[in-house]
This record gives sequence, C-alpha cells and structure tokens, in this order.
Amino acid sequence: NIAECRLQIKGMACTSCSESVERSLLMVDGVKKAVVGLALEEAKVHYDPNITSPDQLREAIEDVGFGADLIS
Ligand code: 9UX
Repeated sequence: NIAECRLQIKGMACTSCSESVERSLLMVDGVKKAVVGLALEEAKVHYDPNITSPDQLREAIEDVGFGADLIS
C-alpha cells in the first residue's frame, strides 16, 4: 500500500537546494520515491502510509531549512 502526496516548497533557489530537499525526503523511513521540481516549487512523494505521514515529510523538509505545505 503506497500513497502519494505533493508538497509546496518555499525557499529553494538552486539545484543544490532541490537536491537537499530530495535527499531529506528519501531519508525518511517509508519513503519509496521523491521527486522535487525546483521551478514548480513542488515535491511529489510516494510513501508507505503505515510507516510515515505527510506531516513527517513536511517536518523533514523544514529540518533542512525550507518551508513546506501539503498540497494534496
Ligand atoms: Mo543554492 Mo539553496 O546556492 O539554500 S543551496 S540557494
């Protein structure tokens, strides 16, 4: 059972930023796939909802210094 969510990311200025956000998401237990679009200011994440949650994904992004809001 894999769920998908999208988050709006604030504060990314370059590809190092988006790679940092992507790495932070991939390090969260239960995340299967994470794609961050720099221009879109958006992350799309596939995760196991029995292991993690959109709120934990949001916190992981904030922990590396960016703003994040759940879109869907
Ligand atoms: Mo790019 Mo992001 O030089 O905090 S790493 S702006």
